[in-house]
Amino acid sequence: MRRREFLRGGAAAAAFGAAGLGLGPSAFADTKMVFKASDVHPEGYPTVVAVENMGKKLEQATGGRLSIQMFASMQLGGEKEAIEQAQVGAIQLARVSVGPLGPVIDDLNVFNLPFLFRSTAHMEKVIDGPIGQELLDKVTNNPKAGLVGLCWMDAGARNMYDTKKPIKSIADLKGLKVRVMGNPMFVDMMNDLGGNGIAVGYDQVFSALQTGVIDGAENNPPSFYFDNHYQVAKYYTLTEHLIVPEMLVFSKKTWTTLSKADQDLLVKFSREAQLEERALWNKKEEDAMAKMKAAGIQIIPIADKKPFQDAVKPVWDKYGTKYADIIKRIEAVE
Ligand code: GTR
Repeated sequence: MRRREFLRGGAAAAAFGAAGLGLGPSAFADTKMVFKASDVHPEGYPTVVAVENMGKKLEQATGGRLSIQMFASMQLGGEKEAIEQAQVGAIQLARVSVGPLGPVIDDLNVFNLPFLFRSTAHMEKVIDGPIGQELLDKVTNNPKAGLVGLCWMDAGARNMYDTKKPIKSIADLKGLKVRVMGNPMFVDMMNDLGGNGIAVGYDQVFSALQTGVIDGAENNPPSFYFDNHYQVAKYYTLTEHLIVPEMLVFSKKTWTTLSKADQDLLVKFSREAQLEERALWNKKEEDAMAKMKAAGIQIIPIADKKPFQDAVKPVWDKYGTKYADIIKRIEAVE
């Protein structure tokens, strides 16, 4: 289904007719509901599979009363659109990066500081522990966001890639037009690294690379490979400058119409999805690296990341000071 038809069709309005009448949860506790889910990635991608499997569990647990319909591969647009659609209740589930969620819920921007985590293992420890839960709660309790933070998902570390030349040191970034996610922190980050940061929706990246509107972008190996960017960008440099986790959020508009028992089911199965996605992720990352090598992508290691870390200090000065306390706690996680 095309995006416009989907929105015009008012599918969600039909599924949740009772909500519009102002009836409480009990009035339609038996109503069949199909939760619409959006993901920018294709079928088979870890985040997509984990949410689809969550839907199967929901269906089973409720005798088919609750289910999830997945719209993968950006059928409903990029992540900004997914967030907005969840906010208004046109969809129920949006699996998005914390990158574009930061401008909606500022507390999350701490995770968008470059080189915050020591490793992906460090990030996983943090999202699995009390800090992870606190930030999910910050989403849910944010009065303006209109979202419920259900669970985290892994997305590994992000690396630079481009169509022009191998980036072997920070000097090679000079003058390159590099796409970043829609968040001013990343534009600043890229500019501080010497490139020209351009915020572009994920749905535009492939064609922007192809047409030369941008020279490069930055992402983890599965996104680079399975979203086909490798077909146009042949150089992939292991900068690991961002380790940004992702979140599965639910529309608060719909959430408040659900019974407590249904909400609890969603929470339970989403936590299981968090762990399932991680196992799938680890395999997918290995698979992507192997496929990139086989496709002849030049993979460039960076032995000394210090010049990159030093260069992004202005991002920390500009955005990081208000997170001083939580940063200390994150750093203390072993
Ligand atoms: C991917 C991530 C997506 C999206 C994309 C991007 O790694 O899984 O959610 O944020 O990056 O760069 O926009």
